[in-house]
Amino acid sequence: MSKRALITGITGQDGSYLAEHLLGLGYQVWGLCRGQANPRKDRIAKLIPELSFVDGDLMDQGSLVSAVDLVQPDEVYNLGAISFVPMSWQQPELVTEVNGTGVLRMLEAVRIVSGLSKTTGSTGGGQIRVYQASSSEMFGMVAETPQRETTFLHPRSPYGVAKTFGHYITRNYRESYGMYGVSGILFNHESPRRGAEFVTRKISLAVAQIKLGMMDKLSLGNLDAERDWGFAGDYVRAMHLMLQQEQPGDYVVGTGAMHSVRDAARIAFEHVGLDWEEHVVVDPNLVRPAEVETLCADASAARRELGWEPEVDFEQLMRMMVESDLRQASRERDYSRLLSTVAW
Ligand code: NDP
Ligand code: GDR
Repeated sequence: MSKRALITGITGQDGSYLAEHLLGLGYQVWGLCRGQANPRKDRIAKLIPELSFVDGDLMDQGSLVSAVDLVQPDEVYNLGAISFVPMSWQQPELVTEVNGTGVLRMLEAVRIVSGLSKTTGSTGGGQIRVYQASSSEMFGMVAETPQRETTFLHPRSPYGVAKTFGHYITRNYRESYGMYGVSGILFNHESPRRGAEFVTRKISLAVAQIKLGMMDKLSLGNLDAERDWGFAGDYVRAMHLMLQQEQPGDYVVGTGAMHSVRDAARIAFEHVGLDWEEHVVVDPNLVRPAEVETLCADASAARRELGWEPEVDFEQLMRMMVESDLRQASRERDYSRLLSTVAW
C-alpha cells in the first residue's frame, strides 16, 4: 500500500518540489488549495498532473478537519504560510492568523481525525505524522553563530514571531498528546520556482532582463545582509527524512555557508558577463524596520541523524536561477507575462 501525504502550501515553491519528491517515492499526494479559482492551482496541476487536490484554508478550522478526514494521510506537511517577511509588518494580524494560529488549527484537525483524546492522550486510529515548516527567521537577533536546534529564539519580525508560535505549539502537541509532530528549522532556500519578491529571484530575473536589454537598473535594500542560502530541491528531502525517524525531533537544515546580498548580485551579474556595480542601486525604502543581519546553519544533527546532505552550492544555485530566467525571458519579453509563466 502506498503512503498518503497531504501538503498545505502546494502552490508554493516548496510544495511543488516536495510533491515531485514524494510522488517519485511512490506516495499518493494531495495538495490543500484555498480560494475560488486560484490561478496558482492551474499552474501546479499542469506541472504535476499526478497531484490530487482538496479544498481548505489555514484560516478555517472546519475545512482542515474535512481535508484531513477526506485524505486520511499518513503524513501531513504544513507548508502553507504568508512567507514574505516584509508583508508581516504591513499585515501582522493576518500573518499571525495564517502562520501562527493556522498551525494550531492543522494540529487540531490531525488530533481530531486521529482520535487523540484531550484528557487521556490515547490514540484512536492510525498515527498521522505532521511536519511543520519552521524558519531560521525565528533566530532573529542571533544569540550564537552558527545556529542550531538549541539556539535561543529572538525573532525580529511579526513573521518570525508567528513562526515561533507554530514551532512551540507543534512541540507542545507532541508533548501533550504524543502526536508525531516535528518542525524543520529551514534556512533560506531558493530555486527557479522562487517567488519574484525574494531577493535571489529578484536578482536573477533582473539580470536576465538587463542582459536582454529589457531593463537597466535593479533596486535593492540592505546589501550587507547575510544568509545561508540553499537549493529548495535539496531541502524537501530533509522534510521527508524527518518524518521517517522512529522518534520525532526538530532539525536545523542549511548549508553552513553564509553569503551577502552583494555576493548574490555579483555572482549573478558575473555569470552573464556584467558588472553588478553598474546596475544595482540601493533604495532605502527596501530596508526593513528590523533586520536579521546574519544567519548561518549548524545542520550537523540533520547530517548525522537523517543522513541529509545538500547537493547544490550557492554559486551553482545563483547560476541555475539566472540560466532559467534567461531562457524564459528570451521566450517571453513581456515582464508581467514573464512573471506568470517563468519556470512552471
Ligand atoms: P511560498 O510563498 O512559495 O508558498 C506559500 C504557500 O502558502 C502557497 O502555496 C500559498 O497558497 C499558501 N498559503 C498562503 N496562505 C494560506 C492559507 N491561508 N491557507 C492555506 N495555504 C496558504 O513559500 P515557500 O514554498 O518558499 O515556503 C514554504 C513554507 O516554508 C512556508 O511556510 C515558509 O514560511 C516556510 N519557510 C520557507 C523558507 C524558504 O526559504 N523558502 C525557509 C524557511 C521556512 P496560495 O496559492 O493560496 O497563496
Ligand atoms: P528572507 O528572504 O526575508 O530571509 O525570508 P528575502 O529573500 O526576502 O530577504 C533576504 C535578505 O535580503 C535583503 N534584501 C532584500 N530582500 C528582498 N526581498 N528584496 C530586496 O530588494 C532586498 N534587498 C536586500 C533582506 O533585507 C534580507 O535581509 C525568506 C522567506 O522565504 C521566509 O519565508 C523564510 O522563513 C526565510 O527566508 C528563512
